[in-house]
Amino acid sequence: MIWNKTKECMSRDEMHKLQGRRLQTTVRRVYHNVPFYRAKMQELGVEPGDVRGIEDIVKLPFTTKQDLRDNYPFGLSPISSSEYVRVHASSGTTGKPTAVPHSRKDLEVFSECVARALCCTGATKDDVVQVAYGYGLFTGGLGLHDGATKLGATVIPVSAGNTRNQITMLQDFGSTVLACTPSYALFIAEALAEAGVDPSTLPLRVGVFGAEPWSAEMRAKIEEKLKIQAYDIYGLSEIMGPGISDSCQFQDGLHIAEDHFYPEILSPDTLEPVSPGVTGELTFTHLTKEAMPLLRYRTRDLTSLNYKPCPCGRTNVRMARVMGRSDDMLIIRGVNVFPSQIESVLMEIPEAKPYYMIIVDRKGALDTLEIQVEVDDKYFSDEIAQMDSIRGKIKHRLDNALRIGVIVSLVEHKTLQRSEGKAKRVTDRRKI
Ligand code: DLL
Repeated sequence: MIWNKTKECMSRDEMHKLQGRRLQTTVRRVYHNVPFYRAKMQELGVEPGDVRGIEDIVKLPFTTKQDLRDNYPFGLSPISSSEYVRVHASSGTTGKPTAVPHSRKDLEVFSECVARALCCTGATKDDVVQVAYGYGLFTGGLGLHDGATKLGATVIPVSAGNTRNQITMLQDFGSTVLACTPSYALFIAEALAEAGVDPSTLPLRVGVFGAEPWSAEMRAKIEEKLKIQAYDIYGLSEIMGPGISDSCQFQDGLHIAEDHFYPEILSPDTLEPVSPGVTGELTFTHLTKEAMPLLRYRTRDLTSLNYKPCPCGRTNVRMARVMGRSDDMLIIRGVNVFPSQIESVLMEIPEAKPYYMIIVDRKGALDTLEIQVEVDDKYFSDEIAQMDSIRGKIKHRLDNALRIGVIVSLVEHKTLQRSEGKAKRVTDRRKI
């Protein structure tokens, strides 16, 4: 089923026209009501009248996270704070948090987009959605909550953590949809196994996972362990939260709610838009946001766009699975390495459990890349030769995939920290 056929299945031409009209309105609003944007546009010699269609977006200034910080908390808002009905904030993992106000209409758009996302997974009003994303300033919990409510499903607002309780809820309330980060889904799967609960005896059938990068191999692993279909949901607080885009049953990219958020992919070097299919930095422009509309917000997420129609019937542009953020990229002895590449390799090695930690250090003038991997109990052995052979196998695969030499350290089951939210898998000691 498609939640909103009118907006999700428009012809490209109609969508362009709608986006153009909405962009014009947004630009006029920020030009006349947000001093930051007026100054930026004047610097570039652009006036609202110069924006006649969506193609004119390239004339507009960019917005960065630093701009949000400089105007903290509500300096970029064109409306009175009495119109706000909720404020969210980014997780602040990479610095001071940024505040994002929402008007009543903004929250309606938010729940509409999350309802579309849930619908993309095949969920309906008959489903029971266990929301195990954190509630609070983070948009995951309340975002999924309101979207599932809009869908008419039954919401179990359990929030993240208390894993034992998650299992009880899965069993007692018959949850059919689990919404949490992919790393927490793994943790829940492990806890189920330890509690002796066979996931195939649970009614759970769908996972709505996001908020952190995860590989296709990780998806396969989670699907196998939880005996469900897993879907990818993407978003960021500055633009809205979860539901900006989401995968459908064809699992070939995430459909963007582009009637609300206009995506562009920029070359990280020139900041010029690149062609469809080319990977670059994802940038969003709000088309309908009231409380804090942003122009060309640089997400730092790396992906590409695909405008081809999808067999599911939706015509909305699809973005590829986010491979990571430009600021996640590690440069080791001159070679670019993304944590997601390491994850893809590890997930295909049966001896490795899906828990790993990446440690970057500098010994003398040389950068080192150490990967700590948990070994599956089935393979863990006291025999040095056997462990050496597993280590050698993992190292060989990683060296080949990354094209640099890595240090592989095998650790025992349960040595590495489990995550209930966004997993932290990289320690860069060069920066400490
Ligand atoms: O993580 C919103 C969210 C909640 C999305 C629940 C999906 C599910 P922030 O805390 O502002 O918002 O973090 C946003 O997380 O720029 C990406 O780098 C990353 N991210 C979010 N979803 C995905 C995903 C929420 N599906 C930042 N795949 C974004 C990869 C993701 N990375």
